[in-house]
Amino acid sequence: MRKALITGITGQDGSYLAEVLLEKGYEVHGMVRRSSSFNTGRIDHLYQDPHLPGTRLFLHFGDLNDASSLNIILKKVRPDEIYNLGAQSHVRVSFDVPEYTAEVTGTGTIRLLEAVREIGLSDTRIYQASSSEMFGASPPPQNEKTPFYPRSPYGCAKVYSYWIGVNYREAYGMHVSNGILFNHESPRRGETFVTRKVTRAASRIKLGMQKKLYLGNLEARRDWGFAKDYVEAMWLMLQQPKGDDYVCATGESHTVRELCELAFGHLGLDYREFVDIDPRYYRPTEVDFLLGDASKAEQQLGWKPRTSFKALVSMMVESDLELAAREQRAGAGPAVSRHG
Ligand code: NDP
Ligand code: GDR
Repeated sequence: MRKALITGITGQDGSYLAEVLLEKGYEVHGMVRRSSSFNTGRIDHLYQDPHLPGTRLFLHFGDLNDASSLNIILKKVRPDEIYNLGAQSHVRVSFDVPEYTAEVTGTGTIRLLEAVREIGLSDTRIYQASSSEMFGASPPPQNEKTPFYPRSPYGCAKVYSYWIGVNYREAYGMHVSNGILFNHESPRRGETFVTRKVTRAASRIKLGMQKKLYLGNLEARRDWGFAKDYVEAMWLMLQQPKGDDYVCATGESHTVRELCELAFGHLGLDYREFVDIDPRYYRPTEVDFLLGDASKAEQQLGWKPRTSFKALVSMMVESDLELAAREQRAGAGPAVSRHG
């Protein structure tokens, strides 16, 4: 049975990837951070009692900032495949905690690569979660040959991780692949990313549980796909004979304003009556226009996204509407306006 280790298993992508790998028959190991509140909500449905025979999902405490925990987990598990999805992944927040973001999202990657090398896991294949944020201010369409021009501490940390992955591939012959993924969303998306913030608020407004939604830059353009489609590409990359770098995107771009129009419109509402601007959501430097060209992934991996922007937004609104209705029945208070 093949073994996979996922860092960031409790995040949006980690949860979908764990599902996919379990379906494919893998033994799945996930690294989780100790937290004072529960942080496994996205994978609770996959949890299996490790005392029972046939269990294939195992969780280990660890942290990308703690090299010894990485060493211990790797020695114990000896995975065939590692998916490095762990990160401080919020771009706006990376301006507030830049050094911490560099530690987790940048240096964390070399800690992991070094641990693999030191332990001598020479056959282990590694997926590095690279990002379209690395392209930043480079004009669209962006592909594998587009120069990087990151616009945030997060983007800079991801550029470091990208290149250290390439370097370990070239220096030590390791099977390392960078998936340069454009924005991908789902009903499991963190609530402070703009898609989920909008679909959650529109649903609560529809049910009379919230009056306003405060956003930042409505003119930014993003290439938004569905997370479940994108985790398939991660797996495909590690099935290739050699490590390589691939862009994954839909090839369609929309503004945040269009996102609002569609999400509120799905509920029969006009976003202009409810959305106000709060400058605290502006970023010191913005990424204005992302539009990916995923032809290499299509040709070499046979990968193509299957979910349209419209279908994605409808799916997220419907899911958040159900969630809001459940909260209403439970007598939930007003929405908490979080950073993001
Ligand atoms: P999330 O923010 O949903 O998940 C991030 C995961 O990383 C969580 O499991 C989190 O744990 C974990 N994590 C955070 N800090 C540490 C740490 N110090 N040590 C170990 N784990 C840590 O991100 P996504 O699932 O959306 O994204 C997955 C990866 O892909 C990230 O690296 C992200 O930067 C990258 N990416 C995402 C894209 C997207 O559009 N979603 C696009 C391109 C790249 P906890 O639950 O405890 O917070
Ligand atoms: P992004 O996603 O920065 O692209 O990073 P996010 O959803 O945070 O922002 C997208 C765009 O929307 C604008 N925006 C707002 N964003 C947030 N979060 N909150 C707001 O209120 C708001 N108003 C407008 C932003 O300015 C931006 O232009 C995501 C993360 O998942 C990264 O980890 C990943 O690498 C990239 O996608 C690809």
